[in-house]
Amino acid sequence: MNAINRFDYPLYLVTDETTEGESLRHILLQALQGGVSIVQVRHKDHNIQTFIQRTQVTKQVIDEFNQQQIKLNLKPVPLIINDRVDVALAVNADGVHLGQSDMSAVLARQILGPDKIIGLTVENQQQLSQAQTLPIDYLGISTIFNTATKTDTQYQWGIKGLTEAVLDSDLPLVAIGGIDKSNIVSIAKTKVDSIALVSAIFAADSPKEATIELLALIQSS
Ligand code: TZP
Ligand code: MG
Repeated sequence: MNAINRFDYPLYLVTDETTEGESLRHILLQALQGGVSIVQVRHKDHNIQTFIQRTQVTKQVIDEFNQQQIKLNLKPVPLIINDRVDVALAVNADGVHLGQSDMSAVLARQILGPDKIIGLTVENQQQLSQAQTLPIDYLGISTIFNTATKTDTQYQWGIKGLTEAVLDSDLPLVAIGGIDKSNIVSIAKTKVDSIALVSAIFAADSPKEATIELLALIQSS
């Protein structure tokens, strides 16, 4: 992979659909303080108003956190919106994460311009190879393992499939699905660019401690 293609966000937090309001704020702040590198807002009940509300809560927490990061000369944490280019535009997010049945990546790039981050989920090897020439910044490899957080997944890549995907892909890869502290070292050892998590942070007793521990495990591998 060349320098232009790097995706330097090793720990990728995806928001839990069932967490809202103050607890969403609290967990986000803890995860940011613990060191997550990028955050995606995910919302699946198809109510655009509550999606935008949830996105605004998330953006407010991230914007405040990023003001400190900038003062300390640290990298700001980007905000990514799941599925919806219109929501990303409405809140001026840093990017969008598309699924196979969302707006095409080519159209999303035309609308969002060259500077926004665009990710795309791939659910099998054929989609992985077809996506290589798309105008995107990373691919989400879904799902690595079975997970209770998302049950409509098509395929499990496992460690073997992920290892092959890393070798086959010129685009940066983000691994997602069923990853927690028990298996994150084996995921990081595949040299995948980034690891995305929901429950390992959202369901932790201390999201901040969990984030610190997960990052340390990635760095140790
Ligand atoms: N896409 C594929 S699996 C998944 C998403 C959003 C959920 C991952 O959640 P967890 O709790 O980290 O397994
Ligand atoms: Mg999606």
